[in-house]
Amino acid sequence: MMRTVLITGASSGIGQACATVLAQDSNYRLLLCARRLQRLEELKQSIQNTYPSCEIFCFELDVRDREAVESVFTNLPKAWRDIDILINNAGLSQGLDGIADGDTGDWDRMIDTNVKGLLYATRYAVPLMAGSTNAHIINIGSIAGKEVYPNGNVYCATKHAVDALTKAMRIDLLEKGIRVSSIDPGMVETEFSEVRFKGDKERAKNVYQGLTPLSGIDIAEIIAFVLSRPKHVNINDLLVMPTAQASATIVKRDK
Ligand code: NDP
Ligand code: 8X3
Repeated sequence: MMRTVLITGASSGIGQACATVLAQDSNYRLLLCARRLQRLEELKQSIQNTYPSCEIFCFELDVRDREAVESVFTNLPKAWRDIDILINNAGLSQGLDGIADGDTGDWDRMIDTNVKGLLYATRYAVPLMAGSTNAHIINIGSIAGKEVYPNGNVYCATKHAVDALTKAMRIDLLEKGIRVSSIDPGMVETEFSEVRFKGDKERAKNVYQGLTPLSGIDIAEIIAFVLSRPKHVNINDLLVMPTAQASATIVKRDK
């Protein structure tokens, strides 16, 4: 049966890869949002060049803006008002500094996006799932939600919050029959590090130097698998690491 998937943060990295992978299955239609609408439109075009029958609707959204999330989700075009799947992917890290000298603006951006944004998206997407017979929420957590590493402080705290919220959603949405899963990746080479280091491409590249990181597609394929399980099966939580990464900080690099 056709399922409508809403992906937050679909303009790059894991979110974009989810759109690309799910589009290959004719059972999915895609609602894509992010702040960079132009990127979403380009993604839609490129997917439809290969899969012309894939239905896609793109809209601009900053998940930090509660009123915008409420308004946009409740005023979607009629054909897109019922959804089956929410992929809470929009998120970011900003800076890698100690608590004593961290930028408080960075802290606000991470908490507002990764925690409050995820909550807003969930709060206003759940009512759109009321008619679904196969509803599923996927939260993108992180190894940073399982471990805390030096200078990771606030980012790690936001991802620990995602971990807690995933568990909370599973409890609170049980009666509605909504499955809730968390996918927690280690290093994935996306724009994540460029965003964390505020455009410093060299520093971002060094994060993945000498090892094979995960790709957005690696994560998207795992999400497609989680979504494809029979209705009575819920994969609660998947921690997915590059083979060369044993923990948040222990990594084997080629010399
Ligand atoms: P990218 O920077 O490549 O993508 C992040 C996406 O989030 C973009 O599409 C961006 O779109 C969107 N986004 C950021 N802020 C907002 C906002 N306020 N409103 C709406 N959309 C927003 O990074 P990743 O793909 O790696 O990150 C995706 C998720 O994966 C994040 O939650 C991240 O924490 C998590 N993660 C990443 C890992 C990694 O190593 N890369 C590992 C573990 C988890 P736009 O800028 O257009 O709004
Ligand atoms: C992103 C992975 O290790 O940089 O969540 O925190 S890490």
